[in-house]
Amino acid sequence: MTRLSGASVLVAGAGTAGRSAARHLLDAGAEVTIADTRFADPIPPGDDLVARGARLVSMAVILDDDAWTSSTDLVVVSPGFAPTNPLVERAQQAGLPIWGEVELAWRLDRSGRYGPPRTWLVVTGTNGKTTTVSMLAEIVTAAGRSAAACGNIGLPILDAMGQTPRVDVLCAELSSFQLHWAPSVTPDAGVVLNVAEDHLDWHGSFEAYTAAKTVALHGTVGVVGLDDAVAAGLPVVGRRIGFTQAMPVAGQLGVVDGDLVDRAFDTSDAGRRIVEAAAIHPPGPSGIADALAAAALALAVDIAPDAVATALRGFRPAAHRGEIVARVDDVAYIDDSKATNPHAAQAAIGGHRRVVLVAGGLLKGAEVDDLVRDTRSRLAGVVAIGRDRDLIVDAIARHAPEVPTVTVFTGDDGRVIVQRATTTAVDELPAELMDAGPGSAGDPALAVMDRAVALAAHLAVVDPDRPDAVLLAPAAASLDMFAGYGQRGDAFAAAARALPGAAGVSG
Ligand code: UMA
Repeated sequence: MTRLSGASVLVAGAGTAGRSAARHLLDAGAEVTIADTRFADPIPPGDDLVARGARLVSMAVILDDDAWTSSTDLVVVSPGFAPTNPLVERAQQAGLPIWGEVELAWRLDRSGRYGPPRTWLVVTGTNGKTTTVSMLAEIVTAAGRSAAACGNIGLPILDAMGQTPRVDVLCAELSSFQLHWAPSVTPDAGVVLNVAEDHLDWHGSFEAYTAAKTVALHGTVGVVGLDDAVAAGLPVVGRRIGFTQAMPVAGQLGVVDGDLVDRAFDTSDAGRRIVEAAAIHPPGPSGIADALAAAALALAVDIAPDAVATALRGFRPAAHRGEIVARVDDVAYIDDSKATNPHAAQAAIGGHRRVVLVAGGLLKGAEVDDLVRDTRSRLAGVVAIGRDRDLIVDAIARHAPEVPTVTVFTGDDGRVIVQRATTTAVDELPAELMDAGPGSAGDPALAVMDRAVALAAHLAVVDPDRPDAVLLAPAAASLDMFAGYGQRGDAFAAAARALPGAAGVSG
């Protein structure tokens, strides 16, 4: 089924992706019904999609009666809809085609409806996607071509395709959810940065999660992160390029004597030096990996190496992704609130010689044993907050009992409580940091963060091996205490900037 004009399409989910899909389907002349569990019957009037002719129905109505399956030609699902979703299962039983919004974007782009097909550069991986895709869009722009960072980063691809002036290069961050529902996509170049356990509840297994990510490698050039055992072993359909933090061999990008070097697209023996590693932000291995991946994708579509160098030198990470928010003496206070799973937190810690870590929140079933075991030599202290703080403490007790660790939380009366979780060095913490007491502005989450940062600052000062950073890399989601990772990062930044002797840092 390719003809959308006059087709009856059920859009599952009325979030960012579903609403974007519905708008473009209406533009293409389809009859659109949108179903969402959030809709209650009767649907309140006034929705702009209704004004444009779409029908909104509650999920309960759809699930109550299968009659819709015989009058529907296509189901377009939002990324949040897992294969086990009852609506998806019904559509499958009825033999209906099921496309994600990215599959729809791909097909519309190839159909010529939005002019000549665009260049698709796809970035996926468990961590680093947003930074890589942001670097990539800046590189393409520096080369004088029109680019948009889109997809999971927040701007739906369809909306990027609809922009005026025209966007020629789609720098698409795609999640495993989006790739699962977009099996036809064959990008001009795609990368799988790394693969660690995440979203297993959605996919059902690590194998299914990994398989979804390989769609990024189905195009002309497939780039894989060689320093990640799973990504390195993935099958590539077209030309295979690898990137590594080590010395590259032919067919790879890597690092030689402090420079990022291309031995994939430049075939000379020494390869081509692109840019000095010290100029890359965020500093450290994860930033360098993201820069190598972005460079590989850009070079794959003939972007000039000079543009790669210029853009990477000027790039600064977005808020909450390894941003230095304050400094006290030699210690940087770094907001990596976006590190919402253990793998991301591990990558963040790996970028530093020694840190005091502020972590915790909702672990979503993830284990932190590997994180603690693999980073213990870098940990000068841990301050654990949030609902699952004790799971972090337990892992430290098992694998790194020498690391000074405290927990911070609020009691039933709203007062801030600090508990020693290990005996080491924590015994010397001053009374004013250990005593129960109210925090800032009566907001318990802010009070906890203020105290957590104050404790981390103290642990940083007393550690004999002077850490270079106090790092918020929670390894967990934020919704137990905050409205989102952004608000959590802002709370950390505000607390850090309020420390005695702090110098604020921006950009
Ligand atoms: N809904 C249902 N039933 C379901 C699931 C969802 O009715 O079983 C409804 C919800 O009530 C809600 C809507 O569907 O109204 C939400 O749809 P959605 O969860 O697919 O989210 P969108 O708002 O459409 O945003 C999606 C991505 N969300 C997810 O993948 C969960 C956004 O990524 C993305 O920016 C956006 O499309 C544009 O492409 C967010 C995300 O959290 C940032 N991504 C995950 C991550 O980064 O880890 C993968």
